[in-house]
Amino acid sequence: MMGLPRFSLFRFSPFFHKLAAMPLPPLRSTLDLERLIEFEFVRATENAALQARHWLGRGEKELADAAACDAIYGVFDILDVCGQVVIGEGIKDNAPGIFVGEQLGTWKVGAPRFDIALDPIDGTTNVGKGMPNSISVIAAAQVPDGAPSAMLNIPSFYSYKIAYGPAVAEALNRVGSPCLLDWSLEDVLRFTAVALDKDIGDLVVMTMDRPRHGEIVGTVRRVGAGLRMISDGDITAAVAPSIPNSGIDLYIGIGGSPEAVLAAAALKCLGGDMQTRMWFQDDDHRAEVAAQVTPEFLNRVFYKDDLVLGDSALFCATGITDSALLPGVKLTGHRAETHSILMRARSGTVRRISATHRLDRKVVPLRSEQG
Ligand code: VTB
Repeated sequence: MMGLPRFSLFRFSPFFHKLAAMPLPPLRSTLDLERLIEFEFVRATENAALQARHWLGRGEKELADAAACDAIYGVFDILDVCGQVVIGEGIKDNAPGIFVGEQLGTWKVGAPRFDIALDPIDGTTNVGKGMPNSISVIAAAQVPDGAPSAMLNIPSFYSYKIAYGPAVAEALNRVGSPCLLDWSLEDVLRFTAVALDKDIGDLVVMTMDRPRHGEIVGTVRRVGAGLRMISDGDITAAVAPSIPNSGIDLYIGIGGSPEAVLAAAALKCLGGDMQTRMWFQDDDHRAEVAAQVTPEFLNRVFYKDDLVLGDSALFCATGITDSALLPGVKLTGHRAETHSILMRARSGTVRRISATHRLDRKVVPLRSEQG
């Protein structure tokens, strides 16, 4: 679970929104370091998943989180990158975590600058219970020289989210990109079914199993669509509709705002989209956020391009336990198999990486073990 993001008013300045106009290194040039560094992100999430696996079902979600963080630090500690954590975890829960404002990488002079959003485990509760749907995930965006930041840090703890795949995004564009968050849920489901050329009874909607989702669950059942509930971890849920054959057509729910930004990075690579708006669990939190932003911002609808600005976006995740996005870690003797997805918005390449790790030989670099 990720914590309440720290909030910077600077991020909402008009300058911030000019990021898209600032140049990134040309693709496929020697300066295009995104294409090299992205593979180190896979090492980081693979190692985090391998470390987290030790804690499956042990009821120790914070120790699982700490183990995953240790592995992610371990990879970044030997990586020449200037990584600025803009979305981290652990603040609300006072859990171990990699926090907003931390610097990852060696920060050697000349190393490329990346904004980094990460969740060493999305679904720590699931890991603690040995349940499905947990991943280790990193999203990043290369920041052009002189630009302030490339990812929005939404100041609310939760956001209302609707996420959909490319066919629905294109259908929405054709009708003028209406705001789905203001539609009745039934209309959202019917529009999605038409866009996907499906009977509504064949549509599959994913949501988290929460009392606050009663209306979503009721509407999906009433119209006869399929429902898949997950206990925790809505990044996989928001990305799944954009993955062909994931079996999920739509994600609707109220989940963490930081998780929305991580999912947005994936959607920039995959061509789907999401619409989100801040959602407040109580009046105190609303007042706290309202004091920091304009009334317009408080009710604003954010699409993927509002959450991850500019053209650069990388998304990398490794399954810890099975989800609609990825299989979890599988053990056979001294071997562990991991499944990861790695994608890059600028090239549009989506890689699925299965790796076999020799546990009797592999040394996972851990920060805690480097003197
Ligand atoms: C959400 C969701 C996360 O925790 O933040 C959830 O986005 C917390 O919801 O993926 P509750 O406060 O209702 O438990 C996760 O599921 C896991 O970090």
